[in-house]
Amino acid sequence: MIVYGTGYSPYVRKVLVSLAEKGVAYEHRPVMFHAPDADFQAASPLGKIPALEDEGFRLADSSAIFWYLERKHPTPALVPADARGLGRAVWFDKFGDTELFAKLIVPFVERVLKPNMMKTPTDEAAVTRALDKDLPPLFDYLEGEISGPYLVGEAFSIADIAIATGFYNFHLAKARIDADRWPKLAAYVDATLARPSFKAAMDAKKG
Ligand SMILES: N[C@@H](CCC(=O)N[C@@H](CS)C(=O)NCC(=O)O)C(=O)O
Repeated sequence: MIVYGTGYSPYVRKVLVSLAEKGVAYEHRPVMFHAPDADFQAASPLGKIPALEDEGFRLADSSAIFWYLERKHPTPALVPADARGLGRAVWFDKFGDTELFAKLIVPFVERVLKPNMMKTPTDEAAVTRALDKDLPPLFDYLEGEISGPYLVGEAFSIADIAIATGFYNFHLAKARIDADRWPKLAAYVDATLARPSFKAAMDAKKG
């Protein structure tokens, strides 16, 4: 099984964490999005990362890949078995991939990606807007959803993977969750990123 995509990508990290939690061996090819790599392009019709190739089967999109892996390697389950838990896990996956990602990634794009990889200047005003205006309501929401070690039910799930993954990039950009204002979220993110699966995925090759 081959996973395409740089370890910098929160979406790639979702796949790497899922594989680690399930104990599935894989080869990691840390390409950037739109990389001129024929095998990667065959697996990713839009050139986005991650993409997967498994014995000739190709698939793009972190959530599609996640569900493929969940069906192929069902143990340990990374989705709750009950209807409400499943619904909430799908919701958090979607929320993490869309609304949260869009704002959480801003400090990383501005402070890491632009100056180091794109060779363009940082827009610190965009970072301030994300930290002071856009992210607080999302953090308030998550703070209200956390009542134990896991977001949904009594076990680690795709909900935790999808919500925590972008915080690694947030931290790389020297941004922090204010633990006085959002104590549950700050502790939850630290504990989730400390899992061995996340540690391995955060150490994954970046390029
Ligand atoms: N919905 C996709 C999003 C993947 C995505 O947007 N990845 C980014 C890198 S973090 C990318 O490839 N961006 C290039 C582009 O949007 O063209 C998924 O969950 O895999």
